Amino acid sequence: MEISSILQGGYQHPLSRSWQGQRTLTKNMFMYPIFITDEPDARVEISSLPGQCRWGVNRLQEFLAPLVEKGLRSVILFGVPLHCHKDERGGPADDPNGPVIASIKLLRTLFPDMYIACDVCLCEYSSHGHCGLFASDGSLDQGPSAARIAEVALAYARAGAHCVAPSDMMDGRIKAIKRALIDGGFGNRCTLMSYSAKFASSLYGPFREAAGSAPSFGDRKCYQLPPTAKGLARRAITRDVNEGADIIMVKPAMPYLDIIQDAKELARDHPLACYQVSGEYAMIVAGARAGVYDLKTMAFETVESFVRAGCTLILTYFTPDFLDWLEQ
Ligand code: PB1
Repeated sequence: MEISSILQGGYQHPLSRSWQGQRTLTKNMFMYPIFITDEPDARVEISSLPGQCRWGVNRLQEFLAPLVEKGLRSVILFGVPLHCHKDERGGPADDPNGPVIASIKLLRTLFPDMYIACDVCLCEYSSHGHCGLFASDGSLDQGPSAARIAEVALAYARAGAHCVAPSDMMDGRIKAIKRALIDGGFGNRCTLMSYSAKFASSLYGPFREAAGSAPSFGDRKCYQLPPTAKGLARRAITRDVNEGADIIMVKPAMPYLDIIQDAKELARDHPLACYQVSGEYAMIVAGARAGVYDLKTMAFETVESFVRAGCTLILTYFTPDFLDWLEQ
């Protein structure tokens, strides 16, 4: 037997197996997406997202305190306004009395060490359910869209968010937000995490049901990337790095591991995030319930594949589970 043929000696023991990974999973690599509704005392289970709820501001302490005890370090807030007047500009997005801004202020007080990120988009707040603004001819209006997203991002930064994360995919929004943060005195106080390579995926259904954010007409194919578009994804990542993004994200995660690897190559000096989206989470839970695999084993296998591809930050609805499953 050739000497070079023998590999098993390098991983025959659990400890030497643990040395084979480039990076070991730790709790601080997980960011928990949470849904905040404008019914203050609500705790409403989301049927399409097993184990996840829409929470009112008055229930956030009861919801998050046990998770903080277990090592939760960061959340990303998604507003789910059920009683607001949605308009063409997504007016309620930066309502100072809205659920997101109220939650930022409360969480800063309740959990001073928690890193609070906010998703920035208009789809949950706009009458048309799209992520940008439209021109009179029905096409997306790039300049006003980027400006409106920047306005909302600055409002969240002013409320105390540590990070703003625009999931809208409007062209030029990263530059617009960075400019607004700098001019507003938050350039060195608020992280800009860009959903740089975000695809028009079929895996967002459970989220849209949870957030009531499905488009009222058409789809998002003219602003979210085509799933086949490796070149566009690479160009979007490079663009956002040049426009001042502090963190680059790829979304969804599992079907786009090659894009995560590209992002690591193109933005090697940036932290790299990925979002295991609602449909991925629901699919993994459904497979376990169907007896296809053990849930914990599969959850680890998916998340470890994101790390193998180059991720340092993982947005996943499995975050509470990993707080139980990981030692540190
Ligand atoms: O978990 C998920 O499915 C996330 C969905 C995601 C939130 N950032 C977007 C999906 C979509 O509706 O296109 C929301 C877009 N602003």
